[in-house]
Amino acid sequence: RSLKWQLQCRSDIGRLNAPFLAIYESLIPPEEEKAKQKQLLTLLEKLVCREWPEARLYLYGSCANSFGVSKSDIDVCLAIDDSDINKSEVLLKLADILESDNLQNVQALTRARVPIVKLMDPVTGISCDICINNLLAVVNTKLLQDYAQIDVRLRQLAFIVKHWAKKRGVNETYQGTLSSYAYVLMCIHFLQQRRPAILPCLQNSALTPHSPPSWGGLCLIQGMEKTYSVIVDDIECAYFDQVEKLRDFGSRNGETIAQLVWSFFSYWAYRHDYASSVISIRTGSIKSKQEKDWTRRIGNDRHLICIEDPFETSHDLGRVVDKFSIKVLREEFERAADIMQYDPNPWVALFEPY
Ligand code: 3AT
Ligand code: MG
Repeated sequence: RSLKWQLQCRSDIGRLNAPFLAIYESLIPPEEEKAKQKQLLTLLEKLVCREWPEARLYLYGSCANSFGVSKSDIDVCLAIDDSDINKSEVLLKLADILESDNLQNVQALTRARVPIVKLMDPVTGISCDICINNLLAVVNTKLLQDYAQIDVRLRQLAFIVKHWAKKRGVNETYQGTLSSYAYVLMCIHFLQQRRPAILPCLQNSALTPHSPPSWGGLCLIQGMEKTYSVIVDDIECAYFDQVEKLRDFGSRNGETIAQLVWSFFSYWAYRHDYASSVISIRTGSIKSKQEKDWTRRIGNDRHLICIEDPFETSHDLGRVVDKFSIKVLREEFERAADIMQYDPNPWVALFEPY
């Protein structure tokens, strides 16, 4: 490993931009898909309001965080402001209502880790999962969506990484690999760490020593106030959300998508310190497993790759990874890094189905 990570990026890297950009663009959902999602949400709102007039519906996950590729399912959260509700009862009732309105494949999964109702809307052809009061997911969706607006390279990189992960079979939490949400956090962290930084740290009110000098003045200090703040499940979720003021934050860094893809995979293949590091977009830095007390296995949490949740800070998104799947993941990172380094047409092998 030590020799490999000293490798310089290939000299023809610029040639790879156009193909990677074309792949990114082919994955962006067309406008009519967004319109169909809205149409389904409006129908669901109408049905839900009859039974629970005070309830609200929120889109979350990739249909709302700007990291959704074409033809994704949508994730919906039903928010009922009542701590006494029995989630299973509500889900079963909801399933009844949906079924009697001709929605198809309606299924209440009341025993799942996140209990949901699944359905398919025959009019739009969209499948949808509805959960109850999972407001942290609604808030982390907004955080990701806000980051996406700062620099387009985040969306480009995350689309490429998610596409790679799906094709290579390493986006399956039930098999011990990582969720899409975890991959997006890895991309945000990676872009926060570039020098000059491509993304700021929205949750950190302190100036970071590596911030470009032009951001060391008024702008950054004013920029990092907590302009958005909610308390969800006793967790304060607060950060600077006036991201339109940060639109040229990354402009001092001229790296292009091909360089970033190369560097992302070489980081996770050869440079990340799996033994002791935790990535944290909340602080815009690397924390040690020691300070998080994530050094040993507790129950099923092995902390073999550590990704701190930005709000639920005791939550390691890598906790699904076990001693077999960590090997699979790291081999896939190395494979991708080697392809990016040596393959004349890396976009073919990179996305080859496993
Ligand atoms: P896909 O495009 O569907 O693969 P997604 O972003 O919708 O990507 P998921 O369907 O895995 O990702 O998850 C839906 C949302 O649920 C994303 C995030 O807001 C939230 N979420 C998922 N996993 C976690 C987790 N472990 N902790 C907190 N929030 C999570
Ligand atoms: Mg989803």
